[in-house]
Amino acid sequence: MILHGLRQTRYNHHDDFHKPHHHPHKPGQESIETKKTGRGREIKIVRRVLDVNEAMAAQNRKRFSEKGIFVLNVMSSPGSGKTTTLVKTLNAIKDDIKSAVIVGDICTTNDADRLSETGVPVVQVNTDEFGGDCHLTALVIENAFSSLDTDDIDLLIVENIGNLVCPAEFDIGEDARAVILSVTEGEDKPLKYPLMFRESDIALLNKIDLLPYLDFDMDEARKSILTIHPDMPIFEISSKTEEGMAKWISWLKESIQKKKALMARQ
Ligand SMILES: Nc1nc2c(ncn2[C@@H]2O[C@H](COP(=O)(O)OP(=O)(O)O)[C@@H](O)[C@H]2O)c(=O)[nH]1
Ligand SMILES: [Mg+2]
Repeated sequence: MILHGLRQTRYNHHDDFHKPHHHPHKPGQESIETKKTGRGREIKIVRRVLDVNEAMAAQNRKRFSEKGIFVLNVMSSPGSGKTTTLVKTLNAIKDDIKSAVIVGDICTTNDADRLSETGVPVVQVNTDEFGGDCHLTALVIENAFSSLDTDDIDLLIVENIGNLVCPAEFDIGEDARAVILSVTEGEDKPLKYPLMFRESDIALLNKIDLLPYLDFDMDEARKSILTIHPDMPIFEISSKTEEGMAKWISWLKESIQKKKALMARQ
């Protein structure tokens, strides 16, 4: 199923922050801007956009929990291997775990087409029609989720827009966040983009099949991640050869079970 642009009254991150690019983006914080009027007076404009997103995310989280769905938000730079990893993961678990996917891209339905081949229901969100947003918001997720038949789903995976900065700032009501870093990107990216690694629950180091051709230092990469997020589980995988995928899939299955057990106790 394809959603071509969710035309809702919505906060446009780009309009507000990308000229210049302020990132106050912590719940409860406000962006205070000043605007000069024709008579030389200054007007203060206070935006509580993140509070609005937080409220929507809390609503999503409640809805997901009521349905007993574990929601994973998958984030990375463009091309790190989100779609490939998810296709391989869904193929491995689809007989045991009923899943659905929401995939965000600025343009095209390419990823939705690839993910649909697994047979799992997929909703594509394109953000180009509302400014080419670099992240998915809680409201966009709510809309996309409403278009899915979610009655017997145990797992919802969100493939966020390829970007190592903005998606980390927006809670969508997920249970956990996974960041993918491919070995072609360099060991220092966690230090350069700390928020993403601080806010994520697990890291997947992808494309390890390419290690023989690169100077990538795995120990250094692990050190960079752990400097930002001590104790973060790190899984080394190749979504091409499927090396290392079993451990990550075990983590995913355990997380789904833990959520089910938690919900059953409430
Ligand atoms: N060699 C290698 N290539 C990979 C691997 N995972 C993904 N790719 C390739 O990397 C490119 C981007 O992958 P894609 O899944 O579209 O990344 P996304 O933009 O993060 O969704 C594609 O050409 C994939 O075939 C991997 O583990 N090893
Ligand atoms: Mg993709």
